[in-house]
Amino acid sequence: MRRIKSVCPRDCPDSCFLTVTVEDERVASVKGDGDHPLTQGFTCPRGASDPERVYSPERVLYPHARDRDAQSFKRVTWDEALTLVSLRLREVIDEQGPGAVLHLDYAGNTGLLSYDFFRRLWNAIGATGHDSSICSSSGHAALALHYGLSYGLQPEELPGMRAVTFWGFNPVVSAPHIWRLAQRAREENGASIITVDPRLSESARSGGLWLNPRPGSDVALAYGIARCLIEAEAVDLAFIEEWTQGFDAYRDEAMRWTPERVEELTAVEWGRIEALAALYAESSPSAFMIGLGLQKSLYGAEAVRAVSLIPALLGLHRGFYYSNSRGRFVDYEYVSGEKLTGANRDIVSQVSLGKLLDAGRFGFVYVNGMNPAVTLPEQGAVRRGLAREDVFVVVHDTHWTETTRLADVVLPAPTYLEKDDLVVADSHPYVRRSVGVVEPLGESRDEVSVMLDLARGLGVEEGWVYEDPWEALTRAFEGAFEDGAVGDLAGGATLRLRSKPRDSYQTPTERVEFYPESAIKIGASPLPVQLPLNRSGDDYVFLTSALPRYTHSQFRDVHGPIPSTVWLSAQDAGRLGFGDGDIIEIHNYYGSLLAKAKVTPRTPPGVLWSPRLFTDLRGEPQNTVFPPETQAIGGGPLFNSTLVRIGRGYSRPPP
Ligand SMILES: Nc1nc2c(c(=O)[nH]1)N[C@H]1C(S)=C(S)[C@@H](COP(=O)(O)OP(=O)(O)OC[C@H]3O[C@@H](n4cnc5c(=O)[nH]c(N)nc54)[C@H](O)[C@@H]3O)O[C@H]1N2
Ligand SMILES: Nc1nc2c(c(=O)[nH]1)N[C@H]1C(S)=C(S)[C@@H](COP(=O)(O)OP(=O)(O)OC[C@H]3O[C@@H](n4cnc5c(=O)[nH]c(N)nc54)[C@H](O)[C@@H]3O)O[C@H]1N2
Ligand code: SF4
Ligand SMILES: [Mo]
Repeated sequence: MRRIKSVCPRDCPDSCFLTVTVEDERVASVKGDGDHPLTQGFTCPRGASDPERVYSPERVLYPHARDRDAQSFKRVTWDEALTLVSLRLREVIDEQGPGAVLHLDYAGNTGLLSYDFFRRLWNAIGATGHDSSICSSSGHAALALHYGLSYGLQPEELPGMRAVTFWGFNPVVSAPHIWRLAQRAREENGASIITVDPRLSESARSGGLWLNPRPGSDVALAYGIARCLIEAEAVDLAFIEEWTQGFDAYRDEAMRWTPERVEELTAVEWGRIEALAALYAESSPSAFMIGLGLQKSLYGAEAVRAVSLIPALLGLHRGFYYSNSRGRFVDYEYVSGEKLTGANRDIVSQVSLGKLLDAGRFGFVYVNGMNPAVTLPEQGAVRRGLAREDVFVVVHDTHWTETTRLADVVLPAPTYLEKDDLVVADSHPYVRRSVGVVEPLGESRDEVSVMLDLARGLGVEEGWVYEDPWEALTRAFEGAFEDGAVGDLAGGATLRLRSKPRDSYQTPTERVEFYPESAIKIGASPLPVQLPLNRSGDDYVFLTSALPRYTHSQFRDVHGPIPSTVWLSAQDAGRLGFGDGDIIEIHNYYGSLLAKAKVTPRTPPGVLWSPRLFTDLRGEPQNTVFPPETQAIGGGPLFNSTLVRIGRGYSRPPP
């Protein structure tokens, strides 16, 4: 039996440090390390299920090519697969130009080699790329307006807080180690835990104070809190004077949010808002944990802006946490080749890719580490687009997915437990090598080796594509660590990344800008804006978020399908004549879904909630009903502001 230290590379804020047990050259268990300030000795259910995921019957173990006539895949050799891919790639580049090649990747493995370095090939040939807008970009853009870069406090500071607010953030499910640190603040420091979420989320249910504004009304709520702080003279005027810009305009706007207006929009009683503001006034320091769920809606970026300004009123330097990915000294653009290429590349919206795919914009699509045929909005268009006869689709994945099934060539990838990589967390600053603990299963081959073969096959001449990957990382991390260099990680050491100071603001005035003029340039208002809630009586806001055992579309092979249930309030169920367990149809312009109703007090009237990314009772992907439109700030998706109606009910599943 061997115990090997590694790091989880999933798209998850916690980026756990792991100890993996290997028995008879098989992964036997994955456990969280006790000596890491965030991991705290435990993994989530997904980490713990990794041995099953590694040996799942759904693993892609060999290259496959699709026989379009027989509508089936046949096993081929790597040579055959890569020759096929290179030939088609060359043909599309020659006939349609490199812009007709799309490289699409996302959250499967955030390792710098599996993800960033692999992009060098596509940067070198000038393929079309995407703007990575599906997850967090609107929040980053929102924070950039007021703070410059979007980094905030370190999660390991949480135990010292007197109040921790999770706003549109459900860490019990989505970041269990961050949640644990907040619990320590409560246990050790008597801190108050506050959750702001329209529904009684797992986090809201786990104790503390819960405020449930209407979805999309967070800007009004934040201004309400600001008004209370101003009226109670609880605003830190000395801090505002020294460190901020534009407060007068902001204060005037906050004072326009009368209790009546705030209550009308948010449906939260003014007394509760006053009480929360009073709590903030007497609880210092306090932390505002801004969720990614908050910003995945039409109102998202504006909400992040509004929430992020509350800690500045309280005199806290960046008293929020969103993601610390932008506060480091790592040269990601060097790793990905973005700054090395001379090619002029097109960058398209990841959120609205469906339209482009469907319209035949690309002749060649290469996907790795993503399952777009489940996770992107406007699934109808995405799936039609990927299935087009005139587009050649290559998918490199560890497992068979809805996307591999639409591919022309499927390439087997090793999981993170079968290859070495470097993972930089979005939250904490600690880095150690993510280590392959067993040999790659089957004929699976890692991203870097596939890239090199493709580059050679295509005759790519840029020398930097062939740079030794660890040397590239060494360069990209020059000066990035407090206590060493990439080479030091080889022996299993842990290093700490330097972080930009909390009292440094990269705005034009180098202050926290309450009223950023830079907003005008991007067509936004200098002050956060509460957009109108355009919901008519028959509309329901359809919220979706994660379950503990699944990462997006992953782990269905281990835990079975994601339950196709829709939660609705007893009031709505009663009005529409539905009972618990009835089959209901929800629909909008984009499509419809059939799912089992769960009548629950945990969602308010007018709001539906479902586990994210289920397949409905007819086999339709959930994201059929989500629109391809993007937010004005940051281009993010509109998942949590999507409206649906409830259609005909079925007392039993349709035939
Ligand atoms: N188990 C598990 N964990 C994960 C993931 C996973 O797939 N599974 N994915 C990871 C990834 S990539 C991400 S992006 C994060 C996301 O994790 P979080 O940042 O926690 O975001 P979400 O889970 O999308 O949404 C959080 C909460 O926002 C609420 N919400 C929705 N709309 C609004 C609104 O208008 N106002 C307010 N105040 N709240 C609202 C939802 O009800 C939900 O409870 O999770 C990461 N962690
Ligand atoms: N309805 C709804 N949809 C959403 C969201 C929502 O809130 N609601 N949230 C969105 C968000 S925040 C995100 S981040 C996206 C996530 O969207 P995706 O990135 O598509 O998420 P996954 O389903 O986890 O797909 C990752 C894929 O990578 C593969 N993989 C894992 N490890 C490796 C590896 O080492 N190498 C390779 N080549 N492949 C690997 C996995 O098998 C899996 O197929 O989904 C978005 N979709
Ligand atoms: S998915 Fe997140 S919480 Fe789970 S083991 Fe990986 S980093 Fe830790
Ligand atoms: Mo995400």
